[in-house]
Amino acid sequence: MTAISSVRGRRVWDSRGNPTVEVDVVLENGVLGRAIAPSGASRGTREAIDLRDGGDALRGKGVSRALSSVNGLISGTLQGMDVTDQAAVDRAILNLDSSPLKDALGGNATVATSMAVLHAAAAYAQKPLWRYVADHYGCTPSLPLPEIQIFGGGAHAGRRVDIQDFMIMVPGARNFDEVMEVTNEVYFAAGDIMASRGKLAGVADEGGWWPMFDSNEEALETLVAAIEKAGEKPGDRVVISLDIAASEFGQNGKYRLALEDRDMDSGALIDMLGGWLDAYPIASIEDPVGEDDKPGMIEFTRRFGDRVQIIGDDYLVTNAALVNEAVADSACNAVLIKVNQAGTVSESIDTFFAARMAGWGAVVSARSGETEDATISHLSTGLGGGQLKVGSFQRSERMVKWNECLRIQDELGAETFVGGNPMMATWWGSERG
Ligand code: 2PG
Ligand code: MG
Repeated sequence: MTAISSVRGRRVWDSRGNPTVEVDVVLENGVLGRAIAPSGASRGTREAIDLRDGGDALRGKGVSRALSSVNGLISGTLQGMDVTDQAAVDRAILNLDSSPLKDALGGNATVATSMAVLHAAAAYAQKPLWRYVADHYGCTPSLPLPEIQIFGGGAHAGRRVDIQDFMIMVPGARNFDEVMEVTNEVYFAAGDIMASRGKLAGVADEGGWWPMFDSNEEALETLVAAIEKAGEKPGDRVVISLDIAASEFGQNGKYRLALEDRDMDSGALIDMLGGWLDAYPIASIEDPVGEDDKPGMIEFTRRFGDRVQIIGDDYLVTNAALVNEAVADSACNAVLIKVNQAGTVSESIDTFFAARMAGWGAVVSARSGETEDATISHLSTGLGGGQLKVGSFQRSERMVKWNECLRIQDELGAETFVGGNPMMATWWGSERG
């Protein structure tokens, strides 16, 4: 056993310029593990609380209370514990805060600590983090299939369009490098088309273009045009992926598309999205209905679950119990894994395995507020068989995750790239493609 000798939190700043929590875990032999908490803008109501100070200073976003959790209770409890027993460390953190949303310690305090412990254990084992994760959890590592944003929307672009993420995936690529190349072409083609049509307002929170579209569907049409301008046949090597983030524009089965001045109930939203699935090469769709719309999610999955990946993000908040419940309900067929939604590494991994047991897809994901921390590139590779969503193809807090995968590729081998996901077979390489 190698004991944790100190746990220390400090305030650093994220990609939106907001304060966040960084934690250093130092072992007896001086080995260091470090991680930084990310922060979401479109947050599920059941995810771990991002503990902020409130008040006027720093727009209420100060993290001194979260830092007190790290430097007080958490530090005192973790000192002397075995760094290689991630489950015990995370249990000890949970024992300090029995509230379901971790509102006493703060999910930002717990996630940065938990991930820093994982880094320290890997450094102690003298393994790259992805290798340590694979060995520790008994997984076969492989490079993930990226999901990359081209336009931002919703809470990430001043709600200029209602739908949050317009993304591409390149399941037909032979390796991770090829995904990056194709993405570069599509991303800049999209920017050129938007600029020439007077639809480009800048760059949104996750590095995707900030659009000035007149309808949500205009985004889809422009994305198809960008894929074609990049020399690709939409639905062939490149497919579309959407995060509807429907909780952001609807509650209790009532939705409002502000851009189009349209009110709709759950059934009408599902019909509209079904029409998009027919008209565009969409292979994956996240949170198609609101987090509180269980009948809607069951209905959406019944109608479209055999032809498209349906990811629960706000709907499942990286919670294994909610995944198991959704499996029983036949709602969704994939889960988004955001470590800070759960609040600890162990709970996130439990959720990953709950999804895998059900034969579901799993997409490890960044948040809209990010940093230079690239832990998730290692997690998704180490757990294997997965997908990775980190935002767009611009801004270093995004590129650091893609670039880390390229470094991992050099160690692990390009042939381990996951590529086409069976859930995408309908569009990828099908008669529609
Ligand atoms: C999401 C994420 C990332 P946020 O909804 O999937 O796009 O956004 O971090 O704001 O919750
Ligand atoms: Mg989402």
